[in-house]
Amino acid sequence: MSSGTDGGVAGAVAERFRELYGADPDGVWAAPGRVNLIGEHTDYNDGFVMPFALPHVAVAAVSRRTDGVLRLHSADVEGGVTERSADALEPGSDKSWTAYPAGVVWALRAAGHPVTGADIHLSSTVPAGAGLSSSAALEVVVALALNDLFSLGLKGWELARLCQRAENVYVGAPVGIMDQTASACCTAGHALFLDTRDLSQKQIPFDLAAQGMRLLVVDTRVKHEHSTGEYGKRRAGCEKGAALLGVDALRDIPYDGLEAALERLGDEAEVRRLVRHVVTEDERVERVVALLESGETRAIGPVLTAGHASLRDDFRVSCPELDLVVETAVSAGALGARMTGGGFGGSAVVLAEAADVDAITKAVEEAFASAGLTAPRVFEAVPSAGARRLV
Ligand code: GAF
Repeated sequence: MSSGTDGGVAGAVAERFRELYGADPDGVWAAPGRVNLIGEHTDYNDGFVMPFALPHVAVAAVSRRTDGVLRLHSADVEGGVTERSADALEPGSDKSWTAYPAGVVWALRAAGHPVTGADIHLSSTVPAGAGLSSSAALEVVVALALNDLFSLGLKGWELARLCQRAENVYVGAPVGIMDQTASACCTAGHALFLDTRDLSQKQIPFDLAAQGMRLLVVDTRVKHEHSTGEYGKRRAGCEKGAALLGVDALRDIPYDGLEAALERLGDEAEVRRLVRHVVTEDERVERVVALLESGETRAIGPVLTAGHASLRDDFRVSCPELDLVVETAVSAGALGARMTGGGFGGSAVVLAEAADVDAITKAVEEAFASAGLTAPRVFEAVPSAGARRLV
């Protein structure tokens, strides 16, 4: 799908829908991918996160059906229309891209919502496999469309919870709630300060251009194997830490009680590292919010870079390519840099003065070339709108 105005994009996706299904869609919806500014691997510990929406979106043209049939098609995947019976959707049964939209239909129906079938055509500009939440965008755009077409009246955060359930149970990935909430609830010009315990939210103005700065996304174009298994292991390790410390979630450990908590974990070296990351990361999110609210935007740079060190050394979810981006960008004058998303490949974010962007980009590209790596994809991220109806 080419980028363009919302109306132009909606028209192109609706046209393809007509070719596939022989009638106009009932509507067209969009939901964005995200980057996370700070707050990584905290969302399944009831902690804090701070994502913002990208201009890249998954777009869905959808019509309601009443005969229990679900038809799915994607412009981004080879193959024709897939047809399912909504009644027959079963968790774990689908290993292809269709598990994301079908999982949303399953989750809505399992929660008692009367979704009686749909024709869906999807097209996305969110880079896949880059840690920018292309899957969450697919889930949220389908959930929003069905919410409207079946008059379900669900709020953004409720749709996010259902999409997370689709991914946890139907797809089988043990993800937290950040990506779906970011896609459903972010607003243009803001980062979303989200408490993942109760999903309370605060939109924090984040207009870097007005302050002479930029945020770059550097997609390393690598995705290391076993990332899903390693994610699950980190999550299980955090849950073990909470159980050993007698708290519901690592969120409940006070910042000034961290040292005492680590001592109590004794020789559980791995759990200690995980706990230290999560507790210090929650604190970093709150520090970034305070700095942004007091207008000290440049001062968040070192906090981002400290977050990367914690993910690399304590949580151990970085990789050589992400470390190379961060080290090179900071040496070339970036205010701060860190990996973003789950890790083991994917993307990093770099905060920089506008005047330094070209030099930093060049330094990162040269470092990748000298290391014999595929050229990274670098683009500027502007905080954009969350999920919405286009037509
Ligand atoms: C992935 C997950 F989907 C999120 O829920 C979150 O845990 C993130 O990794 C790490 O912060 O994007």
